[in-house]
Amino acid sequence: MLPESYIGLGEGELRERILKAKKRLGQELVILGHHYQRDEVIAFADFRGDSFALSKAASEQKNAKYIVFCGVHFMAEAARILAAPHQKVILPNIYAGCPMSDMAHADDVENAWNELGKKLDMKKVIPIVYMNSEAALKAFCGRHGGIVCTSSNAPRTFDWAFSRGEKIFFFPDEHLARNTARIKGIGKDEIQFWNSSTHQLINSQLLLWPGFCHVHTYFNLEQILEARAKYPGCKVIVHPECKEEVVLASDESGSTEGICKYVKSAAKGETIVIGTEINLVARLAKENPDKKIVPLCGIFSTS
Ligand code: CIZ
Repeated sequence: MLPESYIGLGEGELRERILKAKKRLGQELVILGHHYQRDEVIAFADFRGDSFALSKAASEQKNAKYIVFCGVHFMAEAARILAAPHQKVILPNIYAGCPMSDMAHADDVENAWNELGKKLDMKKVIPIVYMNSEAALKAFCGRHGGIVCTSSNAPRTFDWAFSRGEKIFFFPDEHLARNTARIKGIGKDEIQFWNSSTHQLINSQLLLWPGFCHVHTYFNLEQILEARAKYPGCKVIVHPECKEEVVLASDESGSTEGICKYVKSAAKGETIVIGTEINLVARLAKENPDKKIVPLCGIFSTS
């Protein structure tokens, strides 16, 4: 819980206290701001980025004793995994979670793994867990010869897995798995949920967990058609956690970092419609006034 003494403090007072604490702690403190945070939070961040980049950056700050991760639970766990023993990772709001990560708990996945073992030779099944997951699942993957992927290196981890086995068991995000499978040329009939029939499992290459991101699965084809009609010649870029039909109807798909790079390197005057978390899109619009940045969901109005 937020200590009583903080409740009711004005923005100015809070700002002053944060700046004072930052000054007093100096290099002993590193504040990480995830791309999805609001500008008021990002304003105090020493580093801004995706969960993996931030965790790596913090672990390289050898003088830092305190790593404050302005993000969600799995991100702070990732920072803790990479941090040195003397570093403490602090999640300002312990209840800040990721609904997709909460869709796959280690005991449920372990149970699924054991059930699959009744139908398949599990030595030939390689587990891949998405970065956006609890630490216990990452440990599960380690125990079973698997790997952790990010939204940008998922295709490479598929290659890695197929050089070691015949099937992939991917969790928690069904859509990142399907979008990666398409890139790797895996047919739709070779993709099944883990609890499918024995016949379907034997004939599949990719076993899915039914997890999804509620933010990215909100986007749909109608929104893309509307955007293209409203902004002729625009480019549409979405995150690979979006549904396959949305990714296919877009011009590009990319991780949060990939989307930032895409906007930065776009030509002046270009209109870019972005399907991802709204705080990131709003910030990209503010920081790239020479381009027209539009959210795919149309939440903020643009001139
Ligand atoms: O890993 C992250 O930080 C998230 C949420 C997604 C991404 O694509 O970077």
